[in-house]
Amino acid sequence: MDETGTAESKVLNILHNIKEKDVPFERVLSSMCTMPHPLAVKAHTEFIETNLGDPTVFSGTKELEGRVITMLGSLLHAPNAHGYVTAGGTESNIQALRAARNLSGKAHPNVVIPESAHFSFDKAADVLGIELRKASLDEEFRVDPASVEVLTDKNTIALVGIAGTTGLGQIDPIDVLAEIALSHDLFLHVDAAFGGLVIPFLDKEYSFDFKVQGVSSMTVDPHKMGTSTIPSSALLFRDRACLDALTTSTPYLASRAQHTLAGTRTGASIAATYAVFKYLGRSGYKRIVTRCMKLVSMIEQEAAVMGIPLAIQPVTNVIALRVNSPEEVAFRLKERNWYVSTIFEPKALRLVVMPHLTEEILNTFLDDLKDVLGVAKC
Ligand code: 0PR
Repeated sequence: MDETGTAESKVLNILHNIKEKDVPFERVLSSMCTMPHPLAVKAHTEFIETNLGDPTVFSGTKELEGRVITMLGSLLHAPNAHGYVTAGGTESNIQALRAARNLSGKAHPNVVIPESAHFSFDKAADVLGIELRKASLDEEFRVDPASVEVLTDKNTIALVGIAGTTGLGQIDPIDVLAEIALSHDLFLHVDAAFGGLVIPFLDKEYSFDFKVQGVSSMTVDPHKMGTSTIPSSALLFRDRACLDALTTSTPYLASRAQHTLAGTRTGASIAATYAVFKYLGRSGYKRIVTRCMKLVSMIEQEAAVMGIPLAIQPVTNVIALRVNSPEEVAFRLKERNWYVSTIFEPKALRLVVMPHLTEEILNTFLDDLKDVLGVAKC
């Protein structure tokens, strides 16, 4: 820090110049986040000083958090869900497994997750002292229930299913996992960080949420397809006892207990999430998801014309193109200022079609992709 301050205009200028180094979203096809909705930004700014580490002081903001949880709960078929807004899918997944561990009382707990699970579960296992067992996938890259069953034993405390996998946007057979969970009296967590605000708005129906008896908890992230501001994820439990299993007493605060992992935590993104949910409603999200899925179809058609096979038929707004050397293709696209990601199993170029993308952007991208792949333009 300098000894004396700097003029506001100069500070803003520095910030502006530094931000130029970030990639604008128009060039990003690798992100599960997007430009926040303008109303979310307004609401975020309005609540910028709020701290839900002290809900007695910020009781209005606390009420908003309750409304967000109820809105998400009713969307996901548990209108009486218990939970709170976390800093992200990672925190939600850690806390879900922490609740399962605390409730189990087992000394050497293990959790069975799909091989396709996000790396936040590796962090959760490390933090919580839980053994992770990774179940194999079927040919459509959904978890194979037979593999889950084999890995389950007397020390298993929870199963995890993914609704909208990070790599392919695939949806695990949550209803089958729920049957296994119920038959062994196990906790079942559904990581719908990405899919939670996509799947309810698809034309095809999936059994993936609390409608399925046996689902104990869910992660769903408004800062991904919810177009809210970061940090905004929600952890939802069917039963109050799960939230209670996370309680820490806070003797010197006016509110005597916390179930959150964070202490000080912003209410700004909660206000943003409430605002965008209220403003868009289910029909607004249906429009967003339908538009993204149309763009996915457009890429799919172009891929067919180019003769590029897909890893799977897209289920959500993620599309993976099987090219020979994805890393090389991604590198050459980056030279043209396009940001895509690659996956290893299956080997593919992964495109996440988020709301910031348009037909025009994607057409330009596809032209560059054709060039990079040496495919003749038609
Ligand atoms: N669960 C699933 C299924 C996820 O896809 C992710 C993140 C998480 C949990 C963890 O969520 P947080 O990152 O909110 O803690 N998925 C994205 C990914 O790894 C995160 C991301 C978003 C990465 C935007 C890059 C980016 O530009 O791809």
